[in-house]
Amino acid sequence: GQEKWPKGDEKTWKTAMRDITSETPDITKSIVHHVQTSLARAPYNIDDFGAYQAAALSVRDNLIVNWNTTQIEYSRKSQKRAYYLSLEFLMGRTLSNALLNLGLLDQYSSSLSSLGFGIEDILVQERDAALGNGGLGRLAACYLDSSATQELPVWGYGLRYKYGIFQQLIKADDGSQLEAPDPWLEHQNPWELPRLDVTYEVRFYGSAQRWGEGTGRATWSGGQEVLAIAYDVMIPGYGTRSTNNLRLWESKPKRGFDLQSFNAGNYERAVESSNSAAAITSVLYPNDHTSFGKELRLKQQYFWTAASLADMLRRFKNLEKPISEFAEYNAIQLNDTHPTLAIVELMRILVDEEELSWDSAWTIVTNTFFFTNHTVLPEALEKWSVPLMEHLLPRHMQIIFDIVTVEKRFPGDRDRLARLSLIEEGFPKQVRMANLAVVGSRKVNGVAELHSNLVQKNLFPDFVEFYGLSKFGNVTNGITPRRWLDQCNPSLSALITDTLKIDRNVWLKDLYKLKGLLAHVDDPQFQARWAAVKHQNKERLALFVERQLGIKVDAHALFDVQIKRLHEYKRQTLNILGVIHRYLLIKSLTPEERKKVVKKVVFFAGKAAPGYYIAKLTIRLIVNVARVINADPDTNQYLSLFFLPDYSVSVAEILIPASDISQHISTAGTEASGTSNMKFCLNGGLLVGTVDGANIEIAEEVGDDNVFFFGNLTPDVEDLRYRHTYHPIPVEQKSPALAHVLNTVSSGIFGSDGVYEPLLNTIREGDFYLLTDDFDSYIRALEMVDEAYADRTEWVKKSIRTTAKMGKFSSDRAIQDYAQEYWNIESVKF
Ligand code: H2P
Repeated sequence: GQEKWPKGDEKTWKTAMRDITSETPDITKSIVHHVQTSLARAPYNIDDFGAYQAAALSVRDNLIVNWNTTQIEYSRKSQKRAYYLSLEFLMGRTLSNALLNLGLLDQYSSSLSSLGFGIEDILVQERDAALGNGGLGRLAACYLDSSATQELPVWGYGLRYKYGIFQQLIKADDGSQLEAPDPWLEHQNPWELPRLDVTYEVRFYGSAQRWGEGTGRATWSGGQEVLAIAYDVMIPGYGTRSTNNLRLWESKPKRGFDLQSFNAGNYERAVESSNSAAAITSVLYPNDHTSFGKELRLKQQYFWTAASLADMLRRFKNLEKPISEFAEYNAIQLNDTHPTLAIVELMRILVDEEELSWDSAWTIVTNTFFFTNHTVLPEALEKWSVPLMEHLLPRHMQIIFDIVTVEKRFPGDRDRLARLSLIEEGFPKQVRMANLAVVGSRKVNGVAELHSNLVQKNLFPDFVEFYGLSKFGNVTNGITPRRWLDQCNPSLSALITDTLKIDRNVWLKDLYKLKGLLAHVDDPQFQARWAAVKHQNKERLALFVERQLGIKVDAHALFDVQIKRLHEYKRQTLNILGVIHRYLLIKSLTPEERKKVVKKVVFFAGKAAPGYYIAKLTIRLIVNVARVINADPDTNQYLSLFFLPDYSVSVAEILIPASDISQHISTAGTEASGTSNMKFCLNGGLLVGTVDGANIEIAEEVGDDNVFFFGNLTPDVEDLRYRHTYHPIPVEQKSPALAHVLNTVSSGIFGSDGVYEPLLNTIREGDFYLLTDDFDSYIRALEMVDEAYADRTEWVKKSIRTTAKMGKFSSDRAIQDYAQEYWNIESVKF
């Protein structure tokens, strides 16, 4: 029959497929080769997704070669390595990042084009790898990028969840959030290498028998054994061949099924244990800032830390060094308390299996681990019930009790000892993972200056007194400028390169170079180009919104963005109440007066934990306010509002370059750092925020007159809360403006039946997050934004100055801090 060649240039396909000639570019050959072999498809039935797969497999070939060379070099040099243990890695898409880092974007673009595909259409075929909840997981991903870029021997260890963070749907009728699974591995993942030969057995339950009088040793046996299988994800550095590894574990039953039950005729029983083994890595827990205490979560944590440590031990043993030198060759970073069991597991290995004395083992352990705290919210501090631990991990519970016994040597009164203790009294008793992490680590850090101070003063003051300040430090978070500027905002990147007159790969690796932009801040031509880039990005977002929601967006309006997980402390509620306030104000103006109003479009995106009732109610309020406001012909040319469903890394990449302002408005002292604040500012968006987290350091860099700060300060929060409880003042008195907004919501114009009352009552009664205290100054800050925006030239200058001063917030700087001050590792050059 007649072959049809609807795609690209027929000759290119034919020569590449049949008689490859020396003229066919290698990249084209390699893509076509994967179409023919890996995908077993013909050119006339390749769609965009097939072309994505073939291109991805072709890029992956490059990554594999670099990855292998890097790993061989690491083994040959036998230098100290660092391991980043994180239960979350929020990677997003890989193809565009790999092409950028390999420097092959243009070549692939042109090869794909000769085969009939546009690179933009191909890149969006990829599904996000969304193995994280928010900032903590995305930080881990940025750190991997920076480690590889700086040629540092750093591996990540995590879990290969079958389902990532849930897909968020918005119900058409009432606007509430629905959750659906995220089967991201459905179409196979070209970025991972299954390592079916790298497996470890992980035990649960059973019993622990002590032996060897006075040595602290025991044997742990029986129970259930589960297999951990390694999947390696290649992490290319930018502008280097250095390619690191992210090793993710999958759980599998040790045997296919229980043969005994099967023979006894009980098929269901027989597959039950295999189901329970596979369940361990089936799903990412979507709970941010809460500690659940669920058995499966504890199983995940142990499964992952046990497999990772076994793997590190095996690698260390290849060096043929005495075990006493373990900490000289390995540094392990604990990303929050989730991997704290690694401390106990390493003790178990060293004492029970390597038969070291308790004290030598403890010396090794406390020189190996480093612990990062990411939140001071008490509800987020993990605790595990002692009976659950005794049941699931009997040997580890023994070791924890042994550490407690040693702890008793701490000086201090009983109250102090109780506060320091790893065990919290109560029914049941609980193991405090944060205390265990502090005791078992060499250093402890917070993620921004203010937060690290609060960690020392409020969270662990007794430990600071006991160990001294030198054990506690700060590493302010950072973001990778590769993804969060060059990739998501190519036009701005090009303008910067053009203006600085230095190679892109120089300033992308030394972000302080951006301050060279300051020399051009008064150049009207440069200002115009800067403004044009912003406008282009706003048009791109407008198009995206129109496709998603079917509503036209005015790209000439001021774009105001708040995107992050929904949480009361992050105060999306303050923002939506502010929007309603603005709506009512515009509504009250005459048509003539309205013409003077700054046109504004407000964007929200973010997911709420499925069980977090108040956060879900906030989403519902935002969606329904949007429906009313966007349909009101009196006001909708001056104010519109969008809730973009299913927030993800890829959605952030479209929103961030398009913002004029972004909001980071947590109650002072509650947001440890924030990282999207850095991303917005890097892309020339101005910051509206409270004096909290890394906002403070951003303002220090860019200058107070380039940010819009408001609200009460951290030292006053405790006192204000006390007054809310003991001397409450009605909202009507505190903020008539806010009272009016609350009453409007209650009146039912955004949905009746009192659906929002529970949300409004959190403000009217108790108001733990201080909305009543901050509302008026918040509104004033937004008025100042309007005033500043009216002078467009001055605004553009603010925007340029902001980007120019963001050097500090590169994750390259943060990783250097960790490498030098914490891990003591050096780069491996080859
Ligand atoms: C958390 C903190 C952020 C911080 C981030 C990375 C847990 O992220 O709350 O303030 O920047 O870790 O350190 P998130 O709220 O997005 O889950």
